[in-house]
Amino acid sequence: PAATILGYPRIGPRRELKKALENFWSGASTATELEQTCQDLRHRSYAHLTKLGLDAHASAVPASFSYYDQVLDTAVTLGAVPSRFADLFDGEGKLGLDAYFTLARGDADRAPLEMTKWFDTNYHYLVPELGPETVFRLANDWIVENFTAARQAGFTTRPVLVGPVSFLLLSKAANDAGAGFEPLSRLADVLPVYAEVLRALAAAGVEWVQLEEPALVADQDLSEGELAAAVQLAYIALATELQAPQRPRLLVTSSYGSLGGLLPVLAASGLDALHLDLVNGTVPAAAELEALGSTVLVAGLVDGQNIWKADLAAAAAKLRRLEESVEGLAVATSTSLFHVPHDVEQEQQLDPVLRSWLAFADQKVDEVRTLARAVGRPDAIAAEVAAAAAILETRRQSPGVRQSAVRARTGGLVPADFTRDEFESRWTAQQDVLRLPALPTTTIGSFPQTRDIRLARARALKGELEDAAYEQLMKEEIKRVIELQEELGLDVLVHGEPERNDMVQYFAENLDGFDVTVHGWVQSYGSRCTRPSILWGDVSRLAPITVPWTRYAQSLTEKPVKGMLTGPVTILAWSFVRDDQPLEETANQVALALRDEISDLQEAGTKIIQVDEPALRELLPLRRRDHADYLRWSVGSFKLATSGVAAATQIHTHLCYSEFGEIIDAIDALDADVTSIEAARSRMEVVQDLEQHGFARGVGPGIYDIHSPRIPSAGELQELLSAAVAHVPVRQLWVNPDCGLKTRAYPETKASLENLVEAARTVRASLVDSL
Ligand code: THG
Ligand code: ZN
Repeated sequence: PAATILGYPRIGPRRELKKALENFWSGASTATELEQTCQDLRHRSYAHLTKLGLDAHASAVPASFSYYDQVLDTAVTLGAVPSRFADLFDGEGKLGLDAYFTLARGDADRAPLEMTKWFDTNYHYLVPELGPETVFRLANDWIVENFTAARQAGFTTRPVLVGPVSFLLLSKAANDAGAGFEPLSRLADVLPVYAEVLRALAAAGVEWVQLEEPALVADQDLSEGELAAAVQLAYIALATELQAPQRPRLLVTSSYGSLGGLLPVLAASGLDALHLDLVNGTVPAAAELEALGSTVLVAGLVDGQNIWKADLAAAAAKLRRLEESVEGLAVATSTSLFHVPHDVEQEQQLDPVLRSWLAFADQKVDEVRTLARAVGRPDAIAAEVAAAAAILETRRQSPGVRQSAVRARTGGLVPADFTRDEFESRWTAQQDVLRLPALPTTTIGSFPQTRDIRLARARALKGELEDAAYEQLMKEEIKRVIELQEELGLDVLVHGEPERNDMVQYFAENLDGFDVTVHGWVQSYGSRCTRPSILWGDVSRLAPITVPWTRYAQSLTEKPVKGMLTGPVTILAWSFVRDDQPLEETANQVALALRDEISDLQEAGTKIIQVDEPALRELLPLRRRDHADYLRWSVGSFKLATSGVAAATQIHTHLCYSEFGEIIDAIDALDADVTSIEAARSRMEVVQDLEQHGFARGVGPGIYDIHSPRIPSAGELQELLSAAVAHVPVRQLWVNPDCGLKTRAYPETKASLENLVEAARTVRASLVDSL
């Protein structure tokens, strides 16, 4: 029986893709060089997977590479670009590499496609913008060309495309689409292009193609019946009306959850194979499985999103239940493996005991193959099952996994530990202390991480730089950043976070219960990666973490300097988290460590403390029925962290990549005094949500999009700010960028912040005039 994975890390074991992209963007390499590097990267990864035992002649190796993002790939294949980019098509109606990157990154006068989180993961995709006029046509042939080149190199891969229903559900209505337009209404128009792609792939010799339909496992804004009708329309057209040899065999995947009522619809549409995520979802009832008939069930039994070794006994038990009801069975991962790093063997610095608990992408290929051997012959993997069970047992017994002092604290929590005084009385007390102008200006926290800073950190890590010298360098940087903010005329300052590599990893390195990796990079968006920390044990704070830096920064200025922390939910969302207890317990442990840090910051004279929860929305369950419980514990952990302070201490938070409308009640429930949110890329849509909701707390809808190197003019920023003023009472409004500045360079940062301060002053003045 076949073993496969749904996708493999695209970035390369040494982040080769990142380097190649950034070289190309900076002009240091040509398009041809980029294409060549990426082809090498693809073929090396196919060779590697073949060596790991995936069958490159049975289409078991997915062609899951992307230059930037798989949704953008699909949009470009279908020619689905918004009207502002209409000139990107060449004379033959094709979209090339430059067009592709312009859509991803924007240019001097055009904003790029919006970026948003990919299901409940820390990956971000580019959102296609569609309207009634969007013309779909095959506008890019990379999917065919890459298959052909791989085949010439000896690999028969399985091309991957986002499926038609998910593609439309992941898209948004373009600006000029007109009221009430729904992307899914264009289904009948994209299907012929999908059919054309399938015919082209078949003609090129493709045997299997993978269409990803993850949107089918999430509740959508339409009824189940409407969704079922769309799925039926799509797959009857592609799988039944289009027949081999006109098309390759079709595998439809459904990662991140359960198909629920859509399983019978897909089972009846003539697919060759259907993948189910049996890690996030559950094994369906026998009758539903039987309905698959000759459609092969691809069982997603190995977790593609976390890094713990699989519980093979549990997975094998699921496999046996499947075997009883289905005709054809293959084993796979639950999701693409691009959510996990390449290879745990690269992490020799980790404690060998901890390392023995882990499986990264390469180890997961092995687990998939092991389980595939058990189909029809459960005893064939008895030794592997026993070894996996022994590992789980060592994890359970290991010191550090349970610490009685930590357990005693979370066990003794009472409701009062989660609440502050009334907002109105806090607000008054805070105004008295802070004395800020109307529309106070601030930044989200991080300033550009210059080469010098990265170099200093790398040298300190290697032991080439003494602690005292490193500290001195960081202090000099903090001083520069404070001086710059004074010069710019910002009202609430930050220290700039030069000492932090990453807003989660930094805390992970300073808390007990975590470990970090050296090569464990995972793509977050485009060329940007993070190294998720490993939260393996009970969490506690060994010593104050941020206090000395914040105290130093405050000593340099009369203006308030914000203390900057990362919230418990975000620390969980951006780490690989232990799977042996409810997330609520883990979140509360992290919250208590942060609560101690916040209390020490207040003690040190910090008047504003920001606890960022950019990932609050990220972990929101894909099914509505699960929302309430998630929001209860996630909001609870934030409140546990932040409710130990005096009324006059102002708590800020920051959220990004969110469809805020959906979680505005939860944002309110966080009970933060001021919330800054991403808004620039979505054209300030959020202020209407705030108005409708009657949001009464401080709020800073980001007016400067920091995800692009573009410098917004003062006029443009003023317009966005005026849009905010039109919807939100002035006394609540703050003026800030969209997000932290660490990915930007200084020239554009300075210029943009200058414009931001100017815009705030202009709008302030106009308010005085209008009184
Ligand atoms: N940290 C973590 N996860 C995140 C973010 C983060 N997820 C959401 C959001 N922020 C994603 N955005 C980014 C932005 C920048 C970078 C990564 C994710 C980034 N990474 C560096 C790179 O790829 O060059 C690597 C970091 C480093 O060199 O230290 O810039 O902030 N955990
Ligand atoms: Zn942000």
